[in-house]
Amino acid sequence: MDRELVDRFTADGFLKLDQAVPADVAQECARLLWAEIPAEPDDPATWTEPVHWVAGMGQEPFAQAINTPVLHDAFDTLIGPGRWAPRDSMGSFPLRFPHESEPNDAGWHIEGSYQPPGAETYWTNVHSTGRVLLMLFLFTDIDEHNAPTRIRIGSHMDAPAVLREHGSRGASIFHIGPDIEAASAHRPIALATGRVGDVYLCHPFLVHAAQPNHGNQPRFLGQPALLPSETFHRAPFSLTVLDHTPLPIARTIRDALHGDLAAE
Ligand SMILES: O=C(O)CCC(=O)C(=O)O
Repeated sequence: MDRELVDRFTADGFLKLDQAVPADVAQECARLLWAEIPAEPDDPATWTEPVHWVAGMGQEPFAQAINTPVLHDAFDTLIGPGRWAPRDSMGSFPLRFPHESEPNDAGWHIEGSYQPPGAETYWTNVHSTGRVLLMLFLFTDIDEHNAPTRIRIGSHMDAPAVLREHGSRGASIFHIGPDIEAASAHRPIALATGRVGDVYLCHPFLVHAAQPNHGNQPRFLGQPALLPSETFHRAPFSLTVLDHTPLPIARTIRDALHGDLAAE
């Protein structure tokens, strides 16, 4: 992957890969998603909800979409060979429709990635246990009107200091949500627009939010996690293991903490 893209990822917390998925494969994925919901592509009268959520699709086009050579190359570059787990399904999918009511799931947040025993919500920690990337797969063309995901540019540098306070145990996304939202409120905003088949690769600590669809076309997005391989599951970006040449995501977490790495 070219150096300029890696530098952009390091600075902004995300990068966009144009046509990382062949358009015909992405369109086939969209067709399969339509079959999951009580709405029809050619009949706006059936678009009766602002959002339909679809979970885990394991059909062949989804396996193809998440395993293209350009994506595997990017995973190796950003996370490191052998540190991420290939996947053959892709969930979840927020499908947003033009609608007069506002969706109730459009707040700023980072993703959680694991559930400690007994916890009912998802948690995360400064090592990003259980997650190495957030990915946004565009399964329709998305312009500024039809609900592009909002991204706080550079906000991956704001979460580590908040998370470090909670050590390796981490904290529930709901517990740390207000602090992370406040810590990143000064960041400029980018919109995840693009064409069907484009993919955004996002740092696991990138602060982002959905928004209502004010366009006239449905917006289909896949937002799967990339998981660490089994060996690295607990602490894919460990701060305590001495790693003299940390790869981009580990490096940004260390830089965000200004070298103060104690987090146990
Ligand atoms: O629908 C979107 O644009 C993003 C949704 C999202 O960020 C989420 O639910 O975690």
